[in-house]
Amino acid sequence: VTFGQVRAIGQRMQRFMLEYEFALSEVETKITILSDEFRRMHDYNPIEHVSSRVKTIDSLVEKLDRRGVPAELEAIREQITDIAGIRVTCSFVGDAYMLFDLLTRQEDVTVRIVKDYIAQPKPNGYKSLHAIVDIPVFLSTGKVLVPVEIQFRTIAMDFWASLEHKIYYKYDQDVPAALLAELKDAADVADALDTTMDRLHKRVRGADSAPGRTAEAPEPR
Ligand code: 0O2
Repeated sequence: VTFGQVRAIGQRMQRFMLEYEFALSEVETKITILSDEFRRMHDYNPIEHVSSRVKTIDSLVEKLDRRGVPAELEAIREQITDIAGIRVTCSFVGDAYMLFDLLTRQEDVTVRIVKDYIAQPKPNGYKSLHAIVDIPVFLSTGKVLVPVEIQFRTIAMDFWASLEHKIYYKYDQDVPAALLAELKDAADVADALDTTMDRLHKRVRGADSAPGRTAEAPEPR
């Protein structure tokens, strides 16, 4: 292989990864617009926080190897859909679904796959709503469609997932059974917290939106 060829490969890879950064920026802008609209036009903002990341090359290579994906850019774009990832943490479960609807219904967003781990949690207790969407990115060379994984979850789900992630890596993916059981219990507690907070929120909103209404009255839908 000549130095020229190495340079050409490096440049192709750089451009390929840059496209994911651009797609993330597009989604971030969409979320910022919704968040600002809620903040300025409505009483409250359902979005608690947003974080995003582009997978590191090391982590991408590890996944290609694990999945047996050929080292070709087209195959990678098709088969590895979480190179660009964004996480939208909401106050309440209903808000997570609402944000999912508001984003995935936009006309330039094409949904590839939805994985609803809120309705069907993973056996370890993991909950989140995942959507893989294709986002158009307009470059000097034309339009490219770039997949982005968007995860929607509540603060309680996020708290659980970030601790579980740390434990998983601390034990090098081989977590002792007792700890796994405690994590599952903690997921149930997080779930109960979400249910209680949701109920309280509905009561307060019901009381707010209808003067004279008792705090116990059900929320009009
Ligand atoms: P990171 O560091 O957040 O990027 P795979 O990616 O092969 O494991 P798949 O089917 O491609 O699986 O994706 P899936 O199941 O939709 O999950 C992908 C991402 O969801 C993970 O990315 C995590 O962010 C999150 N996730 C899924 N399951 C769990 C879980 O049990 N615990 C926690 N804490 N997070 C989970 P990464 O790349 O693993 O991690």
